[in-house]
Amino acid sequence: MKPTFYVTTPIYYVNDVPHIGHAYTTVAADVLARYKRLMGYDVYFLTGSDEHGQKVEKAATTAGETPLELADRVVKRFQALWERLGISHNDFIRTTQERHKNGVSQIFKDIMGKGDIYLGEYEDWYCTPCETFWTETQLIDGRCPDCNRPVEKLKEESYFFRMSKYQEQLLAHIEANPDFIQPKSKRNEIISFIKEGLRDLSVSRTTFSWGIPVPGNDRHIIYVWFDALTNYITALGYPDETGNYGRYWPVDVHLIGKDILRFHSVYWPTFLMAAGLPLPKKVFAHGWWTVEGQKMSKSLQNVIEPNMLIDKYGVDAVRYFLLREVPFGLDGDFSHSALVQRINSDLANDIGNLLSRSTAMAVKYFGGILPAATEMADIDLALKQKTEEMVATVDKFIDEMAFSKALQAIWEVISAGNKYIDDTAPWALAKDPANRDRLATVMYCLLESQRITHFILSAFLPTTAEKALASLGWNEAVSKAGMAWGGLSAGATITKAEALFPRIEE
Ligand code: ME8
Repeated sequence: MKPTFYVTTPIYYVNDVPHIGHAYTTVAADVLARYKRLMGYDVYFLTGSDEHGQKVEKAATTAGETPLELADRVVKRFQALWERLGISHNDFIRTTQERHKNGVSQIFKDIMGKGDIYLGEYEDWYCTPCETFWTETQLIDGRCPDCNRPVEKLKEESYFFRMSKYQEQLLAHIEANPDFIQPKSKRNEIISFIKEGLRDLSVSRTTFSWGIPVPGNDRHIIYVWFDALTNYITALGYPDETGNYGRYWPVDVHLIGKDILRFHSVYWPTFLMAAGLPLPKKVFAHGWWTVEGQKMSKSLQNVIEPNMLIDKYGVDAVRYFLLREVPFGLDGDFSHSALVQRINSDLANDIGNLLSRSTAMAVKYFGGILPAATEMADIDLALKQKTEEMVATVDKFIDEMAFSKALQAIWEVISAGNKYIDDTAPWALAKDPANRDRLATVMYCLLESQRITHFILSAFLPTTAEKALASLGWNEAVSKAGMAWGGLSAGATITKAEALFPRIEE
C-alpha cells in the first residue's frame, strides 16, 4: 500500500475575491501535493471556501444578495482561478454543504456531551471584521489588535468551549513534538501565548443568523472558526471514520498564513483533544506579502489579481515567482520589476535557453534520435552526480517546506548544464566524425540531466515541464523511478523545444 499524504490550505472567505495571497498558499500546497504524488504517495489535497458568519452576511446585504447567492458567485471565482493556476486538489469543500454542516453539528454535540461546551454569558470587546472578541488588555489604543479597526462592547448569552482545561495538555504536546508548529519563531510565539493562560472560548453567537445552528438551541449560531476549522475532517467524511477519514487523518500539514496560526495551533488542536481525535502532524505558517512595499488593501487599490498576472506572464511564471522570490515562512514584497527580472533571467535565459539549445543540437547532429552514451568522462560524471545530488537535496528541502531553496538547488543543475555545453563545445566535436561517440555521450548527458530536472520541476511548473518532457521524448507514467539517471533510452525522439518563456520587454 502507498503511504498517504494529506495537505490542506485554509478555506478562503467568500466575502473577498481571490488575490495573490490566496494564490500563494494554494500554489505552495499544490507543489507539495504534486511532489508527493511524484514520490509515490497516495495524496489527498483539500482546499475550499469559508461561507458562513457575519462578514459574509454583511457583504451579501451590501451586495443585495442572499449570503448563499454571494457565496455561489464568489466561490466560482476561486474555483476558476485554481483551474487556471493548475491546482491539483482532490476535493473542494464549501462550508454550506450538507456533509460539512452535519459533521460540525455532530462534533459540537459530542463535545457538549462530554461537558466541554457549556452555556454561559459573555461581555467583551468585539471586532466584527475579524469576528473576534478581545479583552480590554488585548486592545491597542482601544482598537482591534489585529486590524486596528474600532471594536464594540457586546454582551450575549453564549456557549463556551472549555479551552482552559487543555492548556497543559496542549503545551505538553507542543514540547513533545518540535515540528508540530513551524517555523520555529512562530512556535515560540504560540508557546508564550499559551503560557499567558488560555481562557474558555465563546463558540456561539446570537447576533446574526448565517451559519450552523447549535444543536438543540437554534437561537445560537456556531462560531465561524469552530465551523471553519472542522472542514479539515468533514471533508474526509467525519463522523464516518471508515472512509477517507480513516485513511488520511491526521493531516500531514495544514498550510496557512501567519494571520491564522493561533486558530490552527491553539483552538483547533484543543477542539480535537476534546473530541478525542488525533492532532495534525504539522501546522506551517508562511509569511505575508506586501505589494511594492505596502500592505495590500482594497482601499489602497493595490490588490494583486492573479488572473491579470497569468494573462500577462503565464501561469508557470507566476507559480515560479511566488515560491522562488521569498523563503517560505518569511514576509515578502511583490513588485512587477522583481517578477520581470525573475522571468527574464531564471526562466527565459537559464532554463529556456538550455532546453532550446540542447534539443536544437540533438536535432542538428543526430536527426532528433537520441544517441546512446558510451564512455563517460569525468565532466559527464560530474553532471550526472550533480543531477543526482539535486534530487536528494530537493527532497530534503521540500520536507522542510523550503521551496525557494529547492528551486535554487534545481537551478544550480540548470546552470551546470549551460556550463557543460560551453565546456564540452558540441559544435566543435561535430566537426570531426572521429568524435561521434564523444558527441553522443555529451548529448545524452545533457538531455538526461534536463529530463530529470523537468521531471522534478513538474511539481512546480507543470505546464512547462510537460512541454519540456515531450520535446525530450519522455512520456512515461509518473513514478518515483523517473528521478533516476538513465530514464531516457537511446532512440527516443527529440524535437526542438520552442522558447519555454518569452523574454518580457518592458
Ligand atoms: O482567514 N500574504 O480566510 P481568508 C500571504 N476563512 N498570504 C495571504 C495574504 C497575504 N497578503 N492574504 C491572504 C480566512 N493570504 C479563514 C480561514 S481556515 C479553517 C479558515 C492567505 O480568505 C493566507 O493563507 O482571510 C491566509 O492565511 C489566508 O489567505 C486567509 O484567507
